[in-house]
Amino acid sequence: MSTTEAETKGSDGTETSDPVEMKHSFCRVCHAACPIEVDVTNIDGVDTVLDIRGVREDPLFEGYTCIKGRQLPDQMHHPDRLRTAYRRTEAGTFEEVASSTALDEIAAKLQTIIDEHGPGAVATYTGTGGYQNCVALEAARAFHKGIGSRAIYTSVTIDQPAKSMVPALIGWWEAGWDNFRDADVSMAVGYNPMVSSYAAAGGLQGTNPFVTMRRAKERGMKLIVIDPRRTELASFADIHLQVKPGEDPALLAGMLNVILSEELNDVDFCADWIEGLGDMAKAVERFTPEYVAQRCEVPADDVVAAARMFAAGTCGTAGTGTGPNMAPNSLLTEYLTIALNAVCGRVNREGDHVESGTLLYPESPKRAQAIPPTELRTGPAHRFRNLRGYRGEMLCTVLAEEILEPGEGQIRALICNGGNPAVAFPDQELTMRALKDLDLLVVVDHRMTATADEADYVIAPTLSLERADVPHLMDRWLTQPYSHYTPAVMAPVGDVLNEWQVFWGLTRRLGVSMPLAGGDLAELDEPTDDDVIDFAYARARMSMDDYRAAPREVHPDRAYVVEAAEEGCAARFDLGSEPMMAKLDEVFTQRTGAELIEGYVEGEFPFRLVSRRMKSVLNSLGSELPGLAAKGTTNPAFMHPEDLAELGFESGDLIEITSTVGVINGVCEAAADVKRGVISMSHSWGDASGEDGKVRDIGVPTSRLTSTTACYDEFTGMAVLSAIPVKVRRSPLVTDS
Ligand SMILES: Nc1nc2c(c(=O)[nH]1)N[C@H]1C(S)=C(S)[C@@H](COP(=O)(O)OP(=O)(O)OC[C@H]3O[C@@H](n4cnc5c(=O)[nH]c(N)nc54)[C@H](O)[C@@H]3O)O[C@H]1N2
Ligand SMILES: Nc1nc2c(c(=O)[nH]1)N[C@H]1C(S)=C(S)[C@@H](COP(=O)(O)OP(=O)(O)OC[C@H]3O[C@@H](n4cnc5c(=O)[nH]c(N)nc54)[C@H](O)[C@@H]3O)O[C@H]1N2
Ligand code: SF4
Ligand SMILES: [Mo]
Repeated sequence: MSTTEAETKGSDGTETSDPVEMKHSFCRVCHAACPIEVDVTNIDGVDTVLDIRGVREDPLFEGYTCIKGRQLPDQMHHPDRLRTAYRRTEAGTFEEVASSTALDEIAAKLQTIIDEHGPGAVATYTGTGGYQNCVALEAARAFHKGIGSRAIYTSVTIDQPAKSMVPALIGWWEAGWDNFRDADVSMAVGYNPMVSSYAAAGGLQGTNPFVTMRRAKERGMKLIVIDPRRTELASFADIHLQVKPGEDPALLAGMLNVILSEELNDVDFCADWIEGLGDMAKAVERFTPEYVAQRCEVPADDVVAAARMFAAGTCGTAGTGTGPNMAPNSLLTEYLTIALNAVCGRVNREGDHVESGTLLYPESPKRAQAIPPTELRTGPAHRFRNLRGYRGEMLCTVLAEEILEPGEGQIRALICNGGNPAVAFPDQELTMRALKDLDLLVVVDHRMTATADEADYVIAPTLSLERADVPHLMDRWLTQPYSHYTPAVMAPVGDVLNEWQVFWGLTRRLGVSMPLAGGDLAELDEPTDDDVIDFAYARARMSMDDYRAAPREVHPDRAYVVEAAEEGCAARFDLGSEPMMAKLDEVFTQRTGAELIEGYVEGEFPFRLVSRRMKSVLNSLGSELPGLAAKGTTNPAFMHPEDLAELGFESGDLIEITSTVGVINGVCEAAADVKRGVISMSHSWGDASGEDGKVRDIGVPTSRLTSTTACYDEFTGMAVLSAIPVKVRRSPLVTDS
C-alpha cells in the first residue's frame, strides 16, 4: 500500500484535500480476477475510488485489464446502486427497510414455508454475480445443509453442464490434461477467451490473452478454431473451421475418423488406458470427410488437415466453450472432444508439473492414471422428464416447473444470489410465471434487475472492493500456482451485506447450523469476511495464512509433480459408452442437429442464431454504466453482409427473428466475421416485458427464442441456447426511438 501525498486530483478532476492511497486488489466484474491498483481517497468521510489500473509487474497478468474492469470506479459509486434493503408493499411498490428487519421477516416466512412444505421447498440460485465472491456459493451450500434442502441451483447447469457430466461417461485423467504453457497444438471448439476470458481445460485462458497467444504462436504452437464466427481467437488460427452451428458432433466424429483410420493416435497410450477404441472407430467410420464437409459446411480438405494437425502435435488439448455446449447434442460434443484428447494421449505424464496449483482446493492425488466412468443418474430426482441433479446441484432448466407444479417437492421460496434468471434462463415466459408464483422471492443484487422487479425483498450487497476475497475460479485455470488474496480496500456506504451475511443471518434466525469446511459459522457471533474465508477454505492445500502472506506470487515449489500410476491400476477411459454410441448413430441419421428440436421444419428456419459474448457487458450487467453504454445500448443481431443484402436489410434495420417457440425483434448489423446463414447475438439483454418497443435502448432477451422442453439433453437437462433454428423478416414493430 502506498500513499501519494502529491496526487490530490482524481481522474475525473475532483479536488480533494485527503491523500490518495494506492491499494492492491483484483477485479471481480468477471471471474478472471485481474490484479489492479486502486486509487482511493476519502471525500467527506466516504471512501472513494478515483482510478484503477492493471498491475504491470504482476507475473501472470502483466498489467492486463479490460474495459469492464476499468469501469469499477463508476460501478462502486453509481447513483442507482442499491444501498439498503427493499420490501415489496401491498400496492406492489418497493419501500426501504433495514436489512436486519428484512432478514427477520424473510426468516419468519421461510419458517412458515418449511413447516408447511418441508425444507425442500426452499431453493437458492447462485448466478454469475455470486460466483465473483469466493464465499457466496459456499455460504449458500452451508445454508442448505443447515435447513436440510437439496434445492441448490447455480448458473453452471445452464452454462456448460456437459463438462460436469462427461467424466461419468468417458472417465478422466487423475493428473489432468496437458498444460497450455507447453502446448504445440491447441484446438478451441466454440470459445473466445479474447473477449470472454474463459478457459477450457488446457486451453488459452483469459489472463492477458492477446500477449499469451502471440507468445504461443512465436514458440510454434498450431491453433485450430472451430467456430461459425471468425472470432478474435480465430484470427490467430492456422486452421479455422467455420462450422455450421450445431453440427460439431459430426465434425469431431469426422476428425476422430481421420485420426483413427490413419493411425495417427497415440497407440501406446490407447493400449494402456483406453477401452472401446474399436467401438469408437466403427461408430465414426461413416463420418467421412465428404460427409462432414457437406453437413458442417466446411471444406473436406480442412477437416483432414485439422485432424492431422491436431494429431501431429506432441502436447496440447482440444476443449469446448459455451457455443457447442448450448447447441443440440452438447453432451456428445463434449464426449468426442475428450475422446480426441484421450486417443492422442494429451495427459500429464509421470514427472510432469501440473500448471495450475489449485492452491485453494484440497490436496488431491495426481497419479498418471485414468479414473473410470461412474454410474449416471445417481443424484436426487426432479419431478420432470426423468431428470436428476448431479454434483450437488439441481437443474436450472427444471426450476420453473418445480416452482409451478403443485404437490410434494414444490418449490415455494427462492433466494437469488447474484443472478438474473428473468433474462438469463431459457423460456422467459415460463420463468416469469414461475418467479411470480413463488410465495417468497429474495434477490441479492446491487441493481434493480428484471428479476429484482419481481422480488418480495431485495438485499443490497457489498461490491468487490468492499470485501476480502480470493480468486477461487481462476485458481483452477492459471498457468502457474499463483496466490492472490485481497482485503477489502474501501469501506462500504449504506446498509449493505456480504452474501455470506445474508445466509448467516438467516441460519441464526432459523436456529440451524451453517456447516463450512472449517466449522459451523452459525456458532460465531460476529464473524468477519476473513473468518468466513478461513472456514470456507479450511481444507485448501495452501493454508490461508500462507496464502494471505503472498499476494500476486507464483509458487513453482507448490506445483503438483505427477506421480507414477498405482501398480495394476485397471481404470480405463471408455470410448464405447453405450448412450454415446447410440447418439452417434442418431446424429448420422439426421440431416441437421436442429431436427432434434420439437417444431423444427426443414426449410422453414434457414438461419441459426448463435450465442456470443461482448467485451462491454457481462451477461445482463454493464449497460447501466455510461462508459460501457457508450459502446452500444442494444445487443445487435450480427449477420453476414451478403445475407443482409440478399434480404434487403441495412445495418440498423429492425428485424423480426422467429424460432420454433418465440419471436423477438433485434437491430441487425453487418459483420463479415459471421458465417453466412448465421445470426450472432448475445444473451441476457432487455427486460421481461415480452415487448420490444425499447430494443434500441435496452436490447432484447434471446431467451424468448428458447425452451426448456422443446429440446433438452436427457442427462444434463441442458436446453438449446445456441444454434437455434430461426427465420427472419423485416420487423413490423415501431420502436420508441
Ligand atoms: N440464450 C442464451 N442464454 C444464456 C447464455 C447464452 O449464451 N445464451 N448464457 C448462459 C450462461 S453461461 C450464464 S452464466 C447465464 C447467466 O445467468 P445469471 O448469472 O443469472 O445472469 P447475470 O446477468 O450474469 O446475473 C448476475 C447478476 O449478479 C449481479 N451482481 C454483480 N456483482 C455482484 C455482487 O458482487 N454481488 C451480488 N449479489 N450480485 C452481483 C449483477 O448485477 C447481475 O444482475 O445465462 C445463461 N443464459
Ligand atoms: N466480456 C464478457 N466476458 C464474459 C461474459 C460476458 O458476458 N462478457 N460471460 C461470462 C460467462 S457467464 C461465460 S460462461 C464465459 C463463456 O465464455 P466463452 O465460451 O468463450 O463464450 P463466447 O465468447 O460466447 O464464445 C462462444 C463461441 O461459440 C461460438 N458458437 C456458438 N454456437 C456454436 C456452435 O454451435 N458450435 C461452435 N463450434 N461454436 C459455436 C460463438 O460464435 C462464440 O464465438 O464468458 C464469461 N466472460
Ligand atoms: S477481464 Fe475485465 S472484467 Fe474480467 S477481471 Fe479482468 S478487468 Fe475485470
Ligand atoms: Mo456462464
